[in-house]
Amino acid sequence: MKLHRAVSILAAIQVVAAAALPAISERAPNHAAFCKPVGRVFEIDEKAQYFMGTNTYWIGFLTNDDDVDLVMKHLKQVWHYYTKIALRKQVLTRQLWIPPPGTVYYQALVPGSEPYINLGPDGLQRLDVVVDKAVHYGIKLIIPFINNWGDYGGINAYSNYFGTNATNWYTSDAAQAQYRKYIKTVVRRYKHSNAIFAWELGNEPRCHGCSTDIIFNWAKSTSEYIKSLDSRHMVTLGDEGWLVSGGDGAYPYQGVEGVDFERNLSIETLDFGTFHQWPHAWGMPYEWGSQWILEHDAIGKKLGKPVVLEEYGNISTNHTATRLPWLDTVYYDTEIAGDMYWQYADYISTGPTPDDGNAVYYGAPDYIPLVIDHAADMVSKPVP
Ligand SMILES: *[C@@H]1O[C@H](CO)[C@@H](O)[C@H](O)[C@H]1NC(C)=O
Ligand SMILES: *[C@@H]1O[C@H](CO)[C@@H](O)[C@H](O)[C@H]1NC(C)=O
Ligand SMILES: *[C@@H]1O[C@H](CO)[C@@H](O)[C@H](O)[C@H]1NC(C)=O
Ligand SMILES: CC(=O)N[C@H]1CO[C@H](CO)[C@@H](O)[C@@H]1O
Repeated sequence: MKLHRAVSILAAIQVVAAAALPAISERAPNHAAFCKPVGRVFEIDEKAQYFMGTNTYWIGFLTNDDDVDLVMKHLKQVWHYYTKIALRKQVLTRQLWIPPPGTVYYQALVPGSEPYINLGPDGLQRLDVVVDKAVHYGIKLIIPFINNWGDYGGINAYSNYFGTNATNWYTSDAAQAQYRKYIKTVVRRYKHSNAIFAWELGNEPRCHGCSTDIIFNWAKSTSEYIKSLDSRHMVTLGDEGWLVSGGDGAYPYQGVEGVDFERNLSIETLDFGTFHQWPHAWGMPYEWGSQWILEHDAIGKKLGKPVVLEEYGNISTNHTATRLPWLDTVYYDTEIAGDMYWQYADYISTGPTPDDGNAVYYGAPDYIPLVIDHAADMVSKPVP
């Protein structure tokens, strides 16, 4: 989802330490088994199972440990109790051009200074808290390394620094070298943690108007690089699942965003496929969502890989009415390994967490059919 919240205009320039990259730190191992693909589903905590999960892009930027704890506890209370597994996609992309004072950021790309990966208390130490709480509560995380969108910096932040743009970022040696430094820092930090479900190349990578070769080649070489650093965790692309034919030539089937879901899923170092579902934003009726789900399931079946519906939503006064038909399709008509709704919401010390019109709040009436009941269905669904 492209967030409809612009990153604040930066008036003040914060001077960021411009020293050489800090030493890579590795955090202590925990010894439980890692998640892995088995056929079309995943082995999670040593059991092959379907799952349900959600998205909370904001949790890594919270500065109060108790807020992180509260969210994790709520996930565990509801999901762990019923399902033993909850997954969360963590949009880990606050890589800012120039970070405003007081902002949690993981990487700063300030023109005139060396790129700076922030291992400090307002940097990756905030992610440490999320990972530690996830271990404690038995939650698994998908960690993306870049955001296609400008929210939290994303590719734009690199482009401001390296003089690239939304399309040639993928092929710029300088930008890719820095992206890999960042990947290496994060992967080494958590490579022993079983709270990591998978590493994700990026949130919704697109290369508008490009040949699909560009993202294909980038996805292949980047996923190979991640596997060379950490062969035990899964790797996925994080794309929206764009197709290059069918659908009467409607927008999601035109390949115009430079992504070929099927071709990319054939890459050996990608363990599973992801797709997103934003019918309204893509000019499609919400009912079309079920067709999109069936099509991605069929491709996963053909290639023998798990496929995850990683984001879905449609702004509506009644989330249940729009989403239940999709969830029924996932559950009854496919072997989609899991679905992750956009977006989890809760009440923390600073007030309600963000609601872009798609939030389903912990404890709200629609949380029961859309989260508790569906999660219970998914985890008890027999694995073939
Ligand atoms: C990016 O820059 C290249 C030339 O350096 C240009 O061909 C391409 O169209 C640009 N892409 C965008 C999205 O502006
Ligand atoms: C889907 O979302 C759009 C955008 O907000 C809205 O206009 C439309 O009514 C929604 N569809 C349904 C069935 O709620
Ligand atoms: C929302 O939709 C569901 C399913 O169609 C329906 O059962 C429920 O009554 C609706 N809720 C409201 C507040 O309209
Ligand atoms: C390696 C490769 O590209 N394999 C397949 C990828 O998907 C396309 C269709 O999009 C197939 O034609 C390729 O054989």
